[in-house]
Amino acid sequence: MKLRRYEGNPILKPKPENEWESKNVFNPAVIYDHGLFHLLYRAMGVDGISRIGYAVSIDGFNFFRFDKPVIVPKLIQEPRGCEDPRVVKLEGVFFMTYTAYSERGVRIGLGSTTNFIQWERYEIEWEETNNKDAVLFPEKVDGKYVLLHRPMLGELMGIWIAYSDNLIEWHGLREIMAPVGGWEGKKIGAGAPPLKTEKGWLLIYHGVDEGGVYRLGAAMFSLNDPSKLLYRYPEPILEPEMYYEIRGEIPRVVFASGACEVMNRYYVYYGGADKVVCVATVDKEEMLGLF
Ligand code: BMA
Repeated sequence: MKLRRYEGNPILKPKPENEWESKNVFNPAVIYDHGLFHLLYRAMGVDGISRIGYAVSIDGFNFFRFDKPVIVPKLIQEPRGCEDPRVVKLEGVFFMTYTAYSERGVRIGLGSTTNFIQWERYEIEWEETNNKDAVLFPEKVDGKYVLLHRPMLGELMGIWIAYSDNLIEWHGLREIMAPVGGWEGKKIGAGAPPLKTEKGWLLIYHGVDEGGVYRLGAAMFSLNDPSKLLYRYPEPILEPEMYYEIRGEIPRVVFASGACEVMNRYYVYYGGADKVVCVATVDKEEMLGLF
């Protein structure tokens, strides 16, 4: 099974007239809420700093863009950029995890909003180690908030879990899914926040091979124990093939960071070659047929 690309891809390109998003727009988060697709995307200007932009759509393909970034570096851990947003609706509030970048490395950033334009920011407590690809589960499991992340500890580059009572302090950190070779042999990381299905938590993630090619994979985790990997589909569900995935800022990259379910169809939003925003879809039934 492969995701089907929208024939009008890319759906967002860099906008030369807005300096902050004039170089690259990529790696988007999505939330479908009250009939609208809300997209939060990573944008890079000529200064090389990532900020987060906002766009909204009624059909998931044609987006209206807001002219100013909605998140710009503000906290001590992010002067070099706010990257790779992922958004969930959790207890009625939208929470964003993102990669906070400074001279000390990368850390997990957290923000919240009820309107997508005005964001509150939090300093989450985490060990002094590089960490990225954080996604929150869209609901508490067994009374705890749950998050997937990817600490960068030497050669270990798998997907880890963490639990929390307050979204600020996290515990129970451990690896739950490791790279296994081939297309996902070098490292893997969570892509979109997990989607709840009747078969478990569906995770769309990325795998990187020894040549640095980024592909998308799909895995299923237990609903009542999200640390338990039930099944991992062995083949990539999307790989760089189109010109906008092969040529860009970083060649041969498809990097999904948002997915939503609308009318029994999954819409997967991804960055093409760290340059443009794209979307691909699949019927829910076909996707769940993999597991
Ligand atoms: C990762 C992140 C992503 C990027 C990917 C491919 O480490 O920086 O934002 O899309 O590399 O370059």
